[in-house]
Amino acid sequence: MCSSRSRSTLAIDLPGDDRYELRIEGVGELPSVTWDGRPVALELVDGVASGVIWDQPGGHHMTISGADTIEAVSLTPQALTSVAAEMMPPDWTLPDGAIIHEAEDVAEEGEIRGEIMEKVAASGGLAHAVWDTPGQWARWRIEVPLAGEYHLLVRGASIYDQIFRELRLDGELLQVASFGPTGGWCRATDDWRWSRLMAPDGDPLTVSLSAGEHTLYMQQLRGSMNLDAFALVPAG
Ligand SMILES: [Ca+2]
Repeated sequence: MCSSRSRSTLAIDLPGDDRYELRIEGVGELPSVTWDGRPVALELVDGVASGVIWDQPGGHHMTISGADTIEAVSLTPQALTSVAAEMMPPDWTLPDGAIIHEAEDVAEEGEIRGEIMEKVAASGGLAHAVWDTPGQWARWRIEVPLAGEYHLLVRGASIYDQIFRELRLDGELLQVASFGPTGGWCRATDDWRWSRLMAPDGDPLTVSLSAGEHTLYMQQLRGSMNLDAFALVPAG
């Protein structure tokens, strides 16, 4: 048996800004996929390679290479509207009673992993960086000592203004959040900023947590951002 290695480029017109489930069916091994030239993280299960794409409406191109056979390619919109997180002022500090969890204290990651690196002004001296690939994900286990209502904040740094993250709490979709640029990567300057997750109605997003361990999941949909820490701040 010999197989010819194919490489195909597809022109795709996206109808809206959304999370799209990419499925490439009938492949024997994991193909290599780029979206507008950027690599897409894929997982292969039972001959189906799947991943996620998040992008703006309009024309894009996807290249699939390294698959000997392909039966079907589909992109299915998930109808997920993003909510912009609110960036706090540079001098904002965590209030009393806040629970902090270091991003470098990560429990689980997918095939494409971030890197734990020393960064300027990072809490604990370390950050979880290299979030460059759509589909990249990580999970953290956060200990909550007291049951209650909390606001969730993310301390991040990036130069990009198109940063989208799917967030799940205890396995349930919390929201797709977007984050803005903080001015740098904390290589030589303190570029960290806290961003507070918001609800679609314009109030801070409130999560109700029991005492004990909870899991927070983040998936990169678009745009790299270094992570320093997460915070749960008692609401009200
Ligand atoms: Ca940290």
